[in-house]
Amino acid sequence: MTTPKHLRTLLLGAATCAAAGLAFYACSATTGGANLASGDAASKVYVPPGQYDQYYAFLSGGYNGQIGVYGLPSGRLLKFVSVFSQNPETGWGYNEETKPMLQTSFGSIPWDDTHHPELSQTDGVPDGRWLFINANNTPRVARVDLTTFETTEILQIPNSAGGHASPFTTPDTKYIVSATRFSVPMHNADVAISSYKQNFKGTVSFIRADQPGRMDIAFQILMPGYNYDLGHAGKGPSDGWFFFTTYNTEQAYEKLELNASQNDKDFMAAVNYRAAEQCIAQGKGKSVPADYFHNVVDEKSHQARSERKTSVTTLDPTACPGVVYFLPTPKSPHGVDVDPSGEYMVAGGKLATVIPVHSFTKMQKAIADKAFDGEEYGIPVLKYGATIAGEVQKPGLGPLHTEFDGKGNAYTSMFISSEIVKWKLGTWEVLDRMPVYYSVGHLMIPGGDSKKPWGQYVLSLNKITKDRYLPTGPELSQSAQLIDISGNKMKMLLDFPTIGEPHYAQALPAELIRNKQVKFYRLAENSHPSVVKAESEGGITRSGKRVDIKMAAIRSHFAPDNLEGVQLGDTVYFHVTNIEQDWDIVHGFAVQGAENAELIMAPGATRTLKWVPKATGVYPFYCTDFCSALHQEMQGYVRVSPAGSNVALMANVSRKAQAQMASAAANRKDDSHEQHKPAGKER
Ligand code: K7E
Ligand code: CUA
Repeated sequence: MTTPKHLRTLLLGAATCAAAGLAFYACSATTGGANLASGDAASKVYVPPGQYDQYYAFLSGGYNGQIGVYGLPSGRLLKFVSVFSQNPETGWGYNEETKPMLQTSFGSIPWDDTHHPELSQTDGVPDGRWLFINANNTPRVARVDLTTFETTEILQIPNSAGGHASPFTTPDTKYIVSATRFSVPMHNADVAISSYKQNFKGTVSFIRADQPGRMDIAFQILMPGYNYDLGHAGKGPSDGWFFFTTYNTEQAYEKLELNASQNDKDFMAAVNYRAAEQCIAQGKGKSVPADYFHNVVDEKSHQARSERKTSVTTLDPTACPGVVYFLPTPKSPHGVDVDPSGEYMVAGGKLATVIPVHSFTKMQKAIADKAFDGEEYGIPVLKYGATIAGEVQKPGLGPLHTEFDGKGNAYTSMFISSEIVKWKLGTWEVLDRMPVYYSVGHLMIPGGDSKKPWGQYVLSLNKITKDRYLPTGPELSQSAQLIDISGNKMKMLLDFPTIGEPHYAQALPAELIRNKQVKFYRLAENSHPSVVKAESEGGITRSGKRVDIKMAAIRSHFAPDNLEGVQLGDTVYFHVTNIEQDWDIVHGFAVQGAENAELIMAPGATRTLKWVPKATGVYPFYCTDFCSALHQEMQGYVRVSPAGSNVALMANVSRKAQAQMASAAANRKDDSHEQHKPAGKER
């Protein structure tokens, strides 16, 4: 049935593919061109006003260093979680409380690159406690608390460069991992780049992650100087093992584009981390100097603190035989994904023509039989034929990542042929293909890397959108596409743009975290040193050239809202506490000329803004978050006088607060600092 309209769509589709410069392969797989939505797609993604989505999806923001939270199936953007980048929507990394979270051994790093969100698991299934994510450039891992959607902990990884194979979790969340994408000389040694083979090493770090606030590197395994790209833990029978892909086994250090693509096969590294634990327990690890930071938000004061760490335990695999094996894997593999049963390890060989699948059972047998093909740097290389369970033939071009539906099927993203390919575990036959627009990187099924996937949808996380949306100048929107996988055939349901480049994503049913949300921080428990718990506690104090202003924010005023006695040359700290105890009643604070930031205060939280006035005058400050009908009245003034001026410190407060103070006056002890508390008479 070719109506003129269908024909037009078909032609348009072909033109589109040509324009995008993609292999014709992608187009030949399509039948309907650009519009592939199935007939009932709209009703399947429609979430009526006032109703909730079924899933929370956490999409890496890629080079924006954050996490986008979307509802599925609607694709509605709910929130950005601030992690490795300063975020002007939350004040993360700008206010004094959260600045320490971005501290590293290189100083404060206000912008990093995230790739892989990873949900914590219990017995191999996402449990909704935490979300972990990696920083690529200055290797770090972060913990996000899913009751607050806030980052509570960040750990830097030393002896690492490009923390890409990270932060994948073990089934019990005892460990998350981080492996070096770039091999580097250990301990920042100053060596010739041409000494790569002798001096450059990779590391694979196992990070203790099941104790909030106490993330730490349990041990770091020294690996040959290859590039370690991705990893996944074993589960079920393969529990206790971790699998990493490596490329550049050529150990090229220039023109990798060419020189790292010479070998027909690179490796998958199989790491027996329980055996590594034993070796460490037997004292075979070595404590070496290292320089890295651990940053934690204190639960009660909402203030972050940084701790500088000075050593790390490393393990040389040759000192601990049986800890690492190499499995030859074609060709420059990218993803490594373990199926829900834990038997199959699927590699995505970017440049390979098949999808190779290793068998854990066969791997165990090959190890027992010593079916080795030599060794590399003392690490046994298993024979390819001895570990391979099967190869998916003609899957498409450029397989990258695989997720599972829990019904015996695997879904692999094909970057070059721009499609998602469904195939069957065990028979390795291709069952279905869905073109995606365009050039998919990761794909994601809720729970799709766990023991029990919720195999209803797959989300395609695409690199290029070209003609999919209204154009927005030289840089076009990034994109996700939602596909129904509940039936035999995949059905395209929805395109939605994403902010940042979503490399990987994870999702879980909303009910796992929806009812655990913190609604406000308890003021009574707020232990911030500059908290005010009532309007009457506001005030201004001086200590040398430092002025501290404690202030309450409540609908719809600040207390105090008139401040005098600040002088040029002072550094002023506004400590503003939102004393509301109501869900979602947020206030902001901005003062003219503050270079550093504004503030946003969640109910019950204290935030601090540093302000160095540059000229005398009277400066307004105001609330930046529309909080009530009288939000526009939520403002005040701070007066700045010349250095050495005799204008006294003055902080007024409201009449209500004055009344409170009068009754409490008797009980109050005075501060040792020169202090002016209210009564603010005009001078
Ligand atoms: Cu394939 Cu960094 Cu996981 Cu991007 S990575 S796609
Ligand atoms: Cu508070 Cu607007």
